[in-house]
Amino acid sequence: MDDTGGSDFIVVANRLPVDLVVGKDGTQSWKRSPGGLVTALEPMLRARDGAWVGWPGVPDAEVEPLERDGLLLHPVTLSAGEVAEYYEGFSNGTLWPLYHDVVATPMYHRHWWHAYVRVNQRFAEAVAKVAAPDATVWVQDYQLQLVPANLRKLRPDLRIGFFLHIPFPPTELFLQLPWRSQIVEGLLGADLVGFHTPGGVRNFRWLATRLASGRASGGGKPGEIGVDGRSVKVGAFPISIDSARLDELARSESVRARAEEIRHELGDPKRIVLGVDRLDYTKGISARLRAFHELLEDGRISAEDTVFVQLATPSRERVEHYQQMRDEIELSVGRINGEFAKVGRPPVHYLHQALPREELVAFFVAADVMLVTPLRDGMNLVAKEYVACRSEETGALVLSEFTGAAGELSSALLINPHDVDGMKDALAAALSMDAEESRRRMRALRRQVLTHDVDRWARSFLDALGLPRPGETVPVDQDH
Ligand code: GDG
Repeated sequence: MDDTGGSDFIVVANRLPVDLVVGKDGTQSWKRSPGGLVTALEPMLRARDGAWVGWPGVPDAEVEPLERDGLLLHPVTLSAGEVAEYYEGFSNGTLWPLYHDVVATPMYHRHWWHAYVRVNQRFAEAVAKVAAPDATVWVQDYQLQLVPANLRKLRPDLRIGFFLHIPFPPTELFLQLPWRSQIVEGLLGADLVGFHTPGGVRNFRWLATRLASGRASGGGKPGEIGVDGRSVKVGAFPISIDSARLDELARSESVRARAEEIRHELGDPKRIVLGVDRLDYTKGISARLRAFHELLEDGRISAEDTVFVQLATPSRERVEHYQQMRDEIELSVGRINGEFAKVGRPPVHYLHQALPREELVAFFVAADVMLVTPLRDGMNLVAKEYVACRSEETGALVLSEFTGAAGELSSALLINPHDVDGMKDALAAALSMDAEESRRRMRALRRQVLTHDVDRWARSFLDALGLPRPGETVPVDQDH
């Protein structure tokens, strides 16, 4: 914090790192929402007396700024209508499916767009109010793509970074969006725009030079776009996890014991196959259930010795596509169990619940095969988490080539989730993989995940943005 009372480093995200909980009697309390992003950024925010601007997760909540664990939190109020139109509507009914290769049909509604414009402006105003002169601001994700340009108009002194956590789509698909130019112009308000993969960078560069009213050119330095005499850096920064902490947790006595107990509770099968996802149509859960079902039907695996555990965290339950998909998945689970279960021994264990972190880690430790089969995914942290939990270099990861993670985890069994036969073969190969091959692959995967953690991700982004590290005065200039 500087002597004007403003913060020098501010993170802006749709959600605050804590959720507001309103009791039946109207009393307010806060619950920590343990996302990877908070864990990654907390040390940097603390070292700089940083602030976080975001929605507290409850509609119509007027809450004063608060301090939590040395972090200043600035709540942005959203009305119930705005939650429906800006968040569930434009963010999750338009942008989410459009950016994930239209695996569900995006809906284009003008009133949703208007709410998105209004809410993005409110976020920009909230940041402009609390930022110290020349502060650094890091805007997160697809809900806030207009914030960089809005903020630059209000506060040209700020250094602004933007990171997109989901894929940036192929150009032909992005062009469907009626408000494509406004979105691109919004992002070009940043000094640095980051994506998970080089593919996202390419798509954005192409679109920026064509859509930004002829003001943007890609002819300057590689990795930069010229706009109105400014240069906007564009780069790939593959996000990761807190690998060391997870490795340590997975080695702990209590987690090891719980993993053994889980195997026993599942009936001591020879093989445990695991899927862990937010219940989302991009994650390819139906495709993997189909592959498992057909392997049972073909007699290539038996329900006696192989169980499949699908942990599906409830997500976006008010959005229509999600309700339909949940019904389809639950129907498939019921069918498979109906055909192949014995009493007390279902081949598929399906939990539509959020589990405590330690319990989730115990499942990673217990699983012989991890199935990560999204139709499209920006990165997919679950794949990296499984690898970080396999300290004994056992187990096999089956990974969709349409995840950002596939670019780094090339020693996984890579699959195309649209190719059911290919997925069946990969799952069968994973289930019968010999110890030597499994060790060779897992060792390579672990080398990558343990050396490229979330801290390294955040530092490389902030270095490229030119934010001095704590104790440093000269900005580091680094091209991406
Ligand atoms: C978006 C992008 C990108 C899941 N179930 C439970 C639980 N989880 C945790 C996982 C993991 C996280 O949630 C999910 O992260 P993913 O990366 O797999 O997927 P998205 O939620 O879609 O995230 C994605 C990410 O942003 C970061 O940029 O990788 O591509 O779509 O950490 O472990 N955690 C607990 N209980 C559960 O039941 N505690």
